[in-house]
Amino acid sequence: MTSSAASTDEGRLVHLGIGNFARAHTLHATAVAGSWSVAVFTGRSAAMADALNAQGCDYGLIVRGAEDDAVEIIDVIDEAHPAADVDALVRLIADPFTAVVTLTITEKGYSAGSDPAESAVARLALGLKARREAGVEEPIALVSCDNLTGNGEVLREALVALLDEETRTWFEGHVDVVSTMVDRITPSADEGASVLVAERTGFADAIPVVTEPFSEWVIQDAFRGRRPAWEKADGVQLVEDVELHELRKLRLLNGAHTLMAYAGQVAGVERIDQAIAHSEVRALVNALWDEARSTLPLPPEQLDAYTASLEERFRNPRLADQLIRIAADGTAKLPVRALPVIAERGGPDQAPGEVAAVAAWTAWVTDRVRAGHEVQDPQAAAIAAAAPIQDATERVTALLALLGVDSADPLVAAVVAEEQRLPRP
Ligand code: CS2
Repeated sequence: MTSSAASTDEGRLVHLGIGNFARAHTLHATAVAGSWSVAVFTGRSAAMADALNAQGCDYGLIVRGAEDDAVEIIDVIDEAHPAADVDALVRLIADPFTAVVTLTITEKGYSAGSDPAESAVARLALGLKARREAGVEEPIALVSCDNLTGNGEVLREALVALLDEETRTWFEGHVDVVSTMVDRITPSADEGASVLVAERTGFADAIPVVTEPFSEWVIQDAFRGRRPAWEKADGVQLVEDVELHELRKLRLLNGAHTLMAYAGQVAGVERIDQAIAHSEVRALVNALWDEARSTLPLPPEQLDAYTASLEERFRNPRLADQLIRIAADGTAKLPVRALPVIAERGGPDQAPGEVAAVAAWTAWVTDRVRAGHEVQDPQAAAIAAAAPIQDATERVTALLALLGVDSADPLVAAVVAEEQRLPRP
């Protein structure tokens, strides 16, 4: 850990929500850009900050192709803090040298409330207030890197709601909020990852990251101030409007992921490559893709190329992407990935593949809870209360209410029927 930025650095980037994804994607691109000082903050658990600090903040990145691995040591982080160190965050945001904040706080992080102990957005609001009070004139950009439609706008709304009036007025003149589409499949690292990093590089790494070769980052070109030259990294582009890129990725990649995460486990498999190779799960993915594609105003050849590349990525036999990873936080993901397509198609009758994704979720959480397992979700307690309900319609109604679906919605009956048709082992 270096205590001060190198004198040649162009600015400081603060990252909120340091985890595997950010280390494979956002921070990797920042490393390629070079010349920036980087401070990172964890999510709820402080473990990642402790682990980073124990090894000089460097980490190994294993890029796992279908045939082989490439290993690189990423030396981009200068300081790592637990989320609870709000003083450090406030100090760094109030420093004019800080020009960019990137966020990977997950979908649920944007609705985590107003308590700084619980919410990264609330902590950021404290930092911005301090920056105004310090009289900093340099613009700062807040860059959302989470899987949400219009993630910049979602961030802006969540944040502005937490600001005092003076900071709100100051915000417009000093803060840019940037939407981005992020993409790099990053499974949980397996036990052999540390051994591989040590063998290839000699670096003793307790927290290596495993990721795929593919990487894409589409960034809204809306910075008044300084930013890292991210376009130096492969797969990065700056564009005027991110929305269509985001919808394409959310509905085709993440939508299929969510369907496979639940339908795959209900059918008895554990990984994405197994789910896409399962003929009945695969048929559901095809249906979901057809439905999602019809909502995207993009040329068919472009969509064909995109789904073909997704198929290849999903089939990567060495990535070992666990379905349980993707199954987390269903109540925050389904309303973004599946429900808008069902609505835009004109209802559940017109979207059987998307209905299957929702039904696979209700079936999977029901099975999990009844088997005595915990479901990782911001609404875990309500899921645990609904899953044991014996009457299927009542149970599905209670579960879908957690997605914001009304009890009178035809989706309830469609899900009850679809649960019965899901492939089982
Ligand atoms: C996955 C994503 O966890 C999930 O829900 O769908 O993490 C996915 O792997 C990434 O968005 C890929 O870019």
